[in-house]
Amino acid sequence: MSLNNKIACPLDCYDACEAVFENGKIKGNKKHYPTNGNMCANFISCIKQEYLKTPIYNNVEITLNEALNVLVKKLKEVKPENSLFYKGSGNLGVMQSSLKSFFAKYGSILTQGSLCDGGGGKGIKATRGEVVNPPLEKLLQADVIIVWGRNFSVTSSHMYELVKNKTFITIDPIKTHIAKNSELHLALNPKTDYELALLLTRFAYMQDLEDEEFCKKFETSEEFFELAKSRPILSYEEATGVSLEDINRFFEIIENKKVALVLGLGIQKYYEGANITRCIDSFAAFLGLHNPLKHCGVWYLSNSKYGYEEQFNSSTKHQKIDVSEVDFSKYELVFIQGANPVVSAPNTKRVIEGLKSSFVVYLGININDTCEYADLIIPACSFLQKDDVRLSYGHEYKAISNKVQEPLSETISEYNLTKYLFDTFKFDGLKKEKEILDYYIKYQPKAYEFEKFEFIDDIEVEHLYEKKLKEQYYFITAKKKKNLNSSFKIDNYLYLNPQTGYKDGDIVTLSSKYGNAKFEVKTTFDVKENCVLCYAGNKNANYLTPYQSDESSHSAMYQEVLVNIELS
Ligand SMILES: Nc1nc2c(c(=O)[nH]1)N[C@H]1C(S)=C(S)[C@@H](COP(=O)(O)OP(=O)(O)OC[C@H]3O[C@@H](n4cnc5c(=O)[nH]c(N)nc54)[C@H](O)[C@@H]3O)O[C@H]1N2
Ligand SMILES: Nc1nc2c(c(=O)[nH]1)N[C@H]1C(S)=C(S)[C@@H](COP(=O)(O)OP(=O)(O)OC[C@H]3O[C@@H](n4cnc5c(=O)[nH]c(N)nc54)[C@H](O)[C@@H]3O)O[C@H]1N2
Ligand code: SF4
Ligand SMILES: [Mo]
Repeated sequence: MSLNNKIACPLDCYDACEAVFENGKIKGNKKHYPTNGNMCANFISCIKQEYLKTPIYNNVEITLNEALNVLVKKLKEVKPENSLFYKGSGNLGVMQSSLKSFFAKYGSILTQGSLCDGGGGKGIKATRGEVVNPPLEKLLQADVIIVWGRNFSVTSSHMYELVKNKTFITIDPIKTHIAKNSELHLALNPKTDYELALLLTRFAYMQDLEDEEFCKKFETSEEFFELAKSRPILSYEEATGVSLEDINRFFEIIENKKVALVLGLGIQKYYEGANITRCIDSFAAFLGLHNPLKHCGVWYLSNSKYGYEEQFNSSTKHQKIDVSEVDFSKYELVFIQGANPVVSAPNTKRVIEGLKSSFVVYLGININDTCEYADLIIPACSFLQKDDVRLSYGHEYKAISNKVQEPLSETISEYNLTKYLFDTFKFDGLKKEKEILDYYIKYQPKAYEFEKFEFIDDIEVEHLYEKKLKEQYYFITAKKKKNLNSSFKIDNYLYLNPQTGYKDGDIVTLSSKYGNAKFEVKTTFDVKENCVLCYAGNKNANYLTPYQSDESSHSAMYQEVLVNIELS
């Protein structure tokens, strides 16, 4: 066991906090800058949750050795191309990627794209080459932070804590905590963000706020400005639901101020998510937000592995399948690691039917909803029982996680399972655990400075507001404070504005063209009248969502859907 007592929060979250383990107690590490000694409710729930101790096969407890034998036998029986490897983001340590290298070599079908940030990432890559955030100190230098489609104080509470006294502008259909604490809240209609970005660009031009130096350097801004001019201002106002008065207020607030723009998933949960994001990034560039001499940059979910060399070889000869479109029924063997597709993947009904008709192996730390359909459950040991490194998609600080407890006898770490399978199948090419960990601990990638910026010059978006019938609602699904995706304190309510006429406690059926489900209503003025809100982890939310991929990033688009409500 390690003498070093640092551990990292393994959860899928921007902050990547570090803690220290002392005399059986865990405290936030004061020396880890973004953590600053604080721990959140989700990390505490993660420590306290009930961990799996024994493998289960056909609902009967067995030993780890027996479980590994069942797995190996099955892997030898099936044709590799009839098997699927499906990895979620339950633990974001770098060592979690080891198993994929085995399944790639074995010949399983792998997934591509994302259930999370794929569209936005693709859009930012198209404008600036890489999805990398500026250094955290730049955010601290900002006078005004524009929070656009991100629930900043909830989903990255430690980053928020560092800047909470600044002036905020929030752009979000929901009146989030940060919206309530903002100087200005633009409660736009869902999926009208690119139109808002174009409207803001026109106003920026009229007020002479264009960063001419930046735009000249990259030469492509003129077509972007032409795009912004292509529609009458009033039609933008109507589409977005944002008044011109509020647009003027926006520019009053940022005038002569250093501005940072913090983007989140909300802007890109749609078919054209990549281009919508690219449009917002182009507006930011027009205003000079990317120019470090004037402003403080644009943040998103960055590529946390930018600058590092991949330590596991997961190249495959097979065509990958979009994670948003996976049809589990197509495979004889499905191996699921650190994911809960029954709740988190699009279209729950299709997921469950698919899982029922294949042999499912689940590797995880506890019993989740997906385990009900698993034939074999293998317990992974807890994050306290394995060495790892957490890189952050929010900022540039990494967190180290040392093994501070011995693993339970019938559990196994992801790396040790990978090694066991490499050895059993006589594969070579897996690096030693220590070598990989040392690499991630010691290597410091250079900060990213982009050399190109390509403004978007054309965009076509199918507007949800054009398809929406009067009696239909936009479907919003976002994160909540005390649960982390499908783990911990789950909230299964459907949130509606009281002006809809529905009351607390009403039981309603929500239906979309993909499916339907029942919900209990809770009313709140925080939700716009034309929207409904279900939090991530809501067990019924994904009965409504599309299992198709977005336009260009092979990724899910949870909000590309309209719903009807009926009182049950
Ligand atoms: N407490 C907690 N923290 C988390 C997580 C968690 O489950 N719980 N999950 C983690 C994960 S996996 C991720 S990916 C991140 C994501 O964190 P965020 O990037 O903050 O993403 P979301 O909470 O999904 O959505 C952000 C906001 O977008 C708004 N939104 C929805 N539709 C639109 C729209 O059309 N336009 C605009 N402008 N806004 C819109 C929503 O109302 C919401 O407030 O958070 C991480 N952190
Ligand atoms: N309706 C709706 N659906 C969504 C979203 C939404 O906002 N709304 N958000 C989407 C987003 S952003 C994301 S990232 C995805 C997340 O979707 P998934 O990646 O499926 O994440 P979870 O549902 O949290 O399931 C993760 C599982 O990993 C397990 N786990 C935790 N630690 C470990 C470990 O050390 N080893 C192993 N092997 N397993 C571990 C946990 O017990 C948990 O059951 O969901 C997406 N789905
Ligand atoms: S804020 Fe995020 S990274 Fe930090 S302890 Fe909480 S869940 Fe973990
Ligand atoms: Mo995510």
